[in-house]
Amino acid sequence: MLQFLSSEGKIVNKKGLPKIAAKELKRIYELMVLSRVFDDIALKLQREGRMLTFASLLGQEASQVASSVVFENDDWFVPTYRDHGVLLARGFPLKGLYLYYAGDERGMEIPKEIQALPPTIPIGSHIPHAVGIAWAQKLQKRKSVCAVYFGEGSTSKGDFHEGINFAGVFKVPCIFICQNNQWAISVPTSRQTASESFVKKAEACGIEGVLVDGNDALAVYKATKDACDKARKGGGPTFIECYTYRLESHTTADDWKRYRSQKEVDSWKRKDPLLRLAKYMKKEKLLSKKEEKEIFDSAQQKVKEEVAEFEATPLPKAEDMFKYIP
Ligand SMILES: Cc1ncc(C[n+]2csc(CCOP(=O)(O)OP(=O)(O)O)c2C)c(N)n1
Repeated sequence: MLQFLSSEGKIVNKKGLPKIAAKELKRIYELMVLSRVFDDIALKLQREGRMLTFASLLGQEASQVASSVVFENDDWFVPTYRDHGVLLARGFPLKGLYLYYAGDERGMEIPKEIQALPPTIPIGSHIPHAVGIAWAQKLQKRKSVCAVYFGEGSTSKGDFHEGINFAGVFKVPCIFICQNNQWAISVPTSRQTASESFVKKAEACGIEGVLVDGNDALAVYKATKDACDKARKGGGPTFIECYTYRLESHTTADDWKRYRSQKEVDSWKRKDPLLRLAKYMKKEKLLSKKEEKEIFDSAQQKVKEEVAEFEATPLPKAEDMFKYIP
């Protein structure tokens, strides 16, 4: 498994360590903080009856942010309901995301400068769409690539196999980012596959597979950057398995205490991707205590303003429902 940072933020492997400019690393950290604050407030809004069902990304910030920052504006994104870290990193407005989770279809309106499909709720059905987008980029001789995000549970769907198979056959510039967060609602990975890993599935399709520590922002960045550079040069698709953990319940309609132990959750809390990156950056003098507080305060202020805007938005007309569904 590709890993550079230990849980204590120490470098454990120097071979292939990505060169990330200090400014870029800080941006990754800021976006991870913003994703976490967005998520925390969304959970609270739902609990207060001010928003609808919500799927938390807590614990998956590195897998989402450190992968999506490597892409260019011309690249495409095909996310799921849990990938708000990806959308935030691509510049999707926070207000729009709150609207989306409040059941307001206007939250599915993708700003013109972002090439993304709206978040998919059906599991895996978006994977062949992403492969189709990537194939179109290839046929049009563009340099752009398509990144598709999904959970390990999606690999049990036919759509996944159809998509990944054709991606290999047509050598399309598609990057499959599988966030193995260990649980598909209450189903553990042991009931999802008999393979030794999810990344193994790439081999059968003639696709390169990379298993990364999904709680290590540096490892996720490196794997995605390499996959992206390769795809742009015509090298075809890559399957990246981000080995991570969902710290919260599946959604606000679920209760993780019914199927997993406190001990298990606590063991993953010690591998927290955000704290890990902060520890590393502090050691490298790339983040001071003061900056850490400023970044957190600024994320909270931004979220507060956007929530106020979201809640002040007049209710949509019933026919708006059809406007933003592709
Ligand atoms: C086609 C389809 N079947 C079933 C469901 C119900 N469902 C919602 S989430 C989920 C589990 C998804 O697990 P995974 O793909 O690992 O993603 P995660 O939620 O863990 O991010 C299921 C079965 C669905 N949304 N779509």
